[in-house]
Amino acid sequence: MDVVHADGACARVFLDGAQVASWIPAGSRDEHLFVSANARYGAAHSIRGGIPICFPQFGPFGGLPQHGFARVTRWRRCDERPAADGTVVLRLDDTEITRAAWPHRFRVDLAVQVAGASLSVELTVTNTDTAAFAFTAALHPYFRVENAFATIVRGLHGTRFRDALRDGAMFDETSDVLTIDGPLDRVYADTSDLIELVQPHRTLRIAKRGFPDTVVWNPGAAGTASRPDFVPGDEHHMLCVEAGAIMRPIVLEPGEQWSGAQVMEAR
Ligand code: TA6
Repeated sequence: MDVVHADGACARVFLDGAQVASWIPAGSRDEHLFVSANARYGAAHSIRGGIPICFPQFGPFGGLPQHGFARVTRWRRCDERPAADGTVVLRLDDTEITRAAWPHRFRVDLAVQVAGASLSVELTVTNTDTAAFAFTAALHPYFRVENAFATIVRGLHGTRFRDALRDGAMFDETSDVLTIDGPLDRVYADTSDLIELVQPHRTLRIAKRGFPDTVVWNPGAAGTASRPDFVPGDEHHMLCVEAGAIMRPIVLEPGEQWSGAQVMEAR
């Protein structure tokens, strides 16, 4: 469905995976999210691009399939809002299928809002069960960039990161800016709530709240070649800068709620 604000900002959101797959800020003609020409659609696949939702597990770190089931499950719309206010709220409740994979009762809402130069995506998890549960999660946006290898990420200096390309070892980020010059797959712990994705012609301000961690991922040439839902060469045109609760799982007692959000602003 298209989510449109009266000021012209718009996003496209799929019920499958609650995936935002397009974002064009008001006053712009430029698509700001990347979706591969080889992306697959439908409930069984996560669209390769846009903003997949990783829940209740980030990555392969747990007993579930990579990034959990939320991105391959159909959600439903649960708000009743006037047209052209630029918002939509999608919901996922536990089902027999989710409980077979992850034995907990929960509710997850994803609120998407476009207005002016910004896109806001907020994930809210409620424990509707009678026992506590723990989860990890991330918003996994693929940003469209003209040349990933001329793009820099600012705001990570002084943090520690886990590098998936070096056996998951931990390192200190000592550079003021992160430059992308090949495949990169890092989880930065306890990062600043403001990261900037800087291209020569424009800067994207990426704010977060609730999520302590930031992931930066580019698959590089080998990574796109080995995944059939990428087109070789896509690595030049995308960069993921993700907001995650990864290093320390979130624990919710019965009835408790947690929210995390990412707010992107085009400049
Ligand atoms: O967020 C980075 C990451 O966890 C990478 O390790 C990479 O595998 C990526 O997500 C995409 O995962 P996917 O399962 O969609 O191929």
